[in-house]
Amino acid sequence: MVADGSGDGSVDLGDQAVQRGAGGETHQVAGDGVPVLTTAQGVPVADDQNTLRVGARGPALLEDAHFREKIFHFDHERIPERVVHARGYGAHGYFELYESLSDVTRADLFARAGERTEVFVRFSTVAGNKGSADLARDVRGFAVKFYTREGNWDLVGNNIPVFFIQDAIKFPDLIHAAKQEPDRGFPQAQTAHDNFWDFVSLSPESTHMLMWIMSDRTIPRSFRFMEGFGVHTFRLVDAQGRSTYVKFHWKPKDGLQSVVWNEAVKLNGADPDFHRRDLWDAIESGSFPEWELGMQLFDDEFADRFDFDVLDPTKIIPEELLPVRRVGRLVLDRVVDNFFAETEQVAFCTQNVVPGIDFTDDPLLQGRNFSYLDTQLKRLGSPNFTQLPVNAPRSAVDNFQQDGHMAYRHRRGRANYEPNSWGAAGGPREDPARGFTTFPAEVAGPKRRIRPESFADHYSQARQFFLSQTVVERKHIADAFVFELSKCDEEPIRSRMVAGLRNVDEDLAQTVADGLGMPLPDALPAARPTRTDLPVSPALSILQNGPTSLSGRKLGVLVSDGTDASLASAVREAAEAQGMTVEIVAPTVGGVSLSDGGRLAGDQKVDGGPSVLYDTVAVLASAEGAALLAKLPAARDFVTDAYAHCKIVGYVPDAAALFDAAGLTPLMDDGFVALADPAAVPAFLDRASQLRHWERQLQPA
Ligand code: HDD
Repeated sequence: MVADGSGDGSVDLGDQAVQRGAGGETHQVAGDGVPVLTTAQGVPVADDQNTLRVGARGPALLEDAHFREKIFHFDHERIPERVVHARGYGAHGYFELYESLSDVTRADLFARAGERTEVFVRFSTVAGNKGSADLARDVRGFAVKFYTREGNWDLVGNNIPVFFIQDAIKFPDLIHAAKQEPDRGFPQAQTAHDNFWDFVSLSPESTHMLMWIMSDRTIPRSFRFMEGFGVHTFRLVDAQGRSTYVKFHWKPKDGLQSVVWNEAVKLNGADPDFHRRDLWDAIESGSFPEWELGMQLFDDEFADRFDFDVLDPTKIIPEELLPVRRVGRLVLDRVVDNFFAETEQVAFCTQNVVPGIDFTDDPLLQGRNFSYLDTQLKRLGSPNFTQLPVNAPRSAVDNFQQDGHMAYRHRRGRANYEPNSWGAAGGPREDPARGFTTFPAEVAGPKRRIRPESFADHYSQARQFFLSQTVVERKHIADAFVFELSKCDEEPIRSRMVAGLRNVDEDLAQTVADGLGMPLPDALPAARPTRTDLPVSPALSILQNGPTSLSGRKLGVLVSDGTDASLASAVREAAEAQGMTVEIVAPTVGGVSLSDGGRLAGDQKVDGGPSVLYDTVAVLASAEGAALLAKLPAARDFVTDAYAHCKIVGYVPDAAALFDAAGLTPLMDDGFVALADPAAVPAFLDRASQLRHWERQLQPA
């Protein structure tokens, strides 16, 4: 290792210097200051363009150590992708506590108001492979690693508060059924196929989750606008050893928002990286995504009187019944330096809890606690994955674990066991006062493979969820069932699924049966009758918990030569003042000439900037420009899609030729806002803050 003797990060070694980079890494530097390419052994490389060969035309020589090392390393670049949640995107940030929670937990990260704990968060889809598209209809993973002063706590949740199955032993079946079918290797990243619907229609316990995944929760506008949930009931334990049950929630600061299905389908083509790009752009522009951590806290007495078993992961506790206490905020403020090193190699384990947080007997959680550690060994190849920077605790690690592949951290000295009699030199000792202790829950009973009776109601909360949605959201759920089941070739599967829906809601079952063009089958026998007395829960609806401002949203402005300069700048300034990002969509990316002779650069060529990329659009073309845009299919799609996706459209009357060509002129409704001059901009943005003009979907076909 070369010592840093200069004070400016460089060391002179004759005509070769060594410099330290931003990440602390060292470079050999040539006379011109450019880092020198080296082999993995640190040997400077003279020629990286040609293999060593005999004469000018070969043959190549085995002696070429640089070539062999380079190709060898390349051949081993890939590691197994995650068996589920393969496609994901991560970022760094912090959690800041609002108030001390020492009344309910001794967890150090919840002890002091205002204190920040470093975090790494990875969002993901579940079923698709690593290279699949972001807008697949799928559950989103929401995994948070808290690097606390007493070790790492991993809260490995989803954007949906319930799960498909009640017992971890069914997880391989669920995932096999959801992912591509084994003989043909497709379909990828979607549940719209026979195997999935076969399995879930035979597993009534999945019905509640099916309602969630057929809702727009599974096509979020971005990670920033979705909720997260710990799903299971966990325990908090205070300094006196008292236990409080807890369900964890993440509430996005800017409200909930999803896209519509047709938009998702098009987004997957227009930008398969839509969600990861959104997260990257938001953080890089300083608009840091933020969520509040919420807790539903309750005791045994509440658990006993609650309608359902709190250990059943297919059930929620409605927020209206047990309010969510907001205890702190999560802010993501730093993108990764390297996708592989951090996002790929981060290893979450549900078993990672810290003193003051503990498990319950939820059988799904108990099974997960085995699976995650096991899978990390397979994926990362060594029990030393905990030593990778993204996984390493920020608190000191001191134990007698040693060796193994890629061991990097090691103890000094002779003692590698305990108890030992080497005194202070003998290494770490247990600390009964500070150490993690399991809550001493009483358990008794015969060993049996059995589902509890208290897990037997599979339909009541599914119905409650459905009835808690707005009319538009119910329509989306029915449409999603029809779409997915239409992709099932086997009629008995479609029929069994609709038979199950009759236990949720008769109207829903009838609508789906009509959409599939089939008679309504008899209802599936149910282990428990569906309860019809559960009150609706507005907290379950996306549209009733939407944004209260335009912050974080995107405006796409379609322009042409001759666009009114003062209007274009008024729209941009006003939108940016409200926290929106503005992109200019132009016939060429080189931009357009404005009415005042100035240039306006394009962010997107209209073919690559369809309106699905934006929350709201404005068409500011000149009359002549609109006539030219009217001839471009991509420009016509820009406005017809914006209309079909119920977006608010700002427009200048001069752009009439484009709307005419797109067939929209007779359809221009309250969702179209005229921008005759800059004075109209505030009214446009005010309307845009409602994001969608849903009435378009409610008109009879
Ligand atoms: Fe899981 C990954 C969330 C049930 C087994 N799971 C994984 C990830 C998330 C979840 C967010 C991605 C972590 C990352 O970004 O690296 N999983 C859940 C939730 C569940 C759930 C919220 C139900 C409440 N999972 C579940 C069960 C099992 C697993 C029942 C097995 C018995 N999950 C895994 C796994 C994965 C995983 C195989 C694959 C990659 C990984 O762990 O690191 O172990």
